[in-house]
Amino acid sequence: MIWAYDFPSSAVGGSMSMNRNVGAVTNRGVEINLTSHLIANKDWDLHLSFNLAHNKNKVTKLVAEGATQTAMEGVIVQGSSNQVLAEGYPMGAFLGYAHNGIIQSWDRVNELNAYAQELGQDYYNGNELKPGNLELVDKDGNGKIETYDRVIIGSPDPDVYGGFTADVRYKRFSLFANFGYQIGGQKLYNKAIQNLPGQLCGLIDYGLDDRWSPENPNATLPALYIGEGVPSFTDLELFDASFFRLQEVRLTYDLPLGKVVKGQVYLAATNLFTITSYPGTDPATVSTSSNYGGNYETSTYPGFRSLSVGIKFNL
Ligand SMILES: [Ca+2]
Repeated sequence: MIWAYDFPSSAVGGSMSMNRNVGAVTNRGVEINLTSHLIANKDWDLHLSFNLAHNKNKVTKLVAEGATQTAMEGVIVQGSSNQVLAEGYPMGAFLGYAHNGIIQSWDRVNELNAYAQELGQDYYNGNELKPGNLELVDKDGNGKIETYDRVIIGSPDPDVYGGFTADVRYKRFSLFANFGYQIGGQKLYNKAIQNLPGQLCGLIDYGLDDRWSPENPNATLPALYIGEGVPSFTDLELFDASFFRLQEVRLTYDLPLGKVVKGQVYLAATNLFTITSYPGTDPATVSTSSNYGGNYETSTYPGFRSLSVGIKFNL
């Protein structure tokens, strides 16, 4: 398994990476294609096709050199981003913090810091922990939240994905539709719990009505603080990326021009609708710049919607 390995910056005096073999991975999958010409007569034609793929990969072995330390016993992790290679998990598994809800009071902050001090630490999670912040889990039990406490919290792999097409003709009219789908698999939407920067720019509109405050103690998302850093990566930013999309639809009329010259007028559209619970711009786009995975929201444009009308002649 080839991976762009990042050298520690202390070793090379800057950032540097090279491709190297870092381990082994197994891949297992099935793919099913069904096509059918259901109706064929002078007036009607109906073609249907259905495609389903299921692929699972698992990292079975990794080199220990350059591994990221985590609190998971017996699991080696390669990679420093939110998506990593971890022994026993799918490629691009999400590495983040487990959390135990939202801190509701100063009493809880003091309890956590008292626990930290019993174990010889200064603070449980920095000196600015306050009500409304997430209570991250001290996985290794050393009394302090560090990157070492991160564990595998999700997988980008869908259970199944594929497409469905229908092509129906009635006399001179034809209608073609192409649907795509994915069931399962998670995607990181890291705008879900951003804090506001010091000034009012880059305002994130997601989840504003579900932020913690003393008046809204049962909120799912932590408090929104101005000028505070980005919260650590937890499963609150992982979302089910299942979707069902009408990728393309085309209505065509064959012009009655005779046998030699053929012509068509058509009306076509792409991306007319997507049904998904994923809150970001597009559950289907994957960043190609990342080492492995790329199942996170980027500033790349989502699949765009287009409408076109045309006339075509075949001479
Ligand atoms: Ca710890």
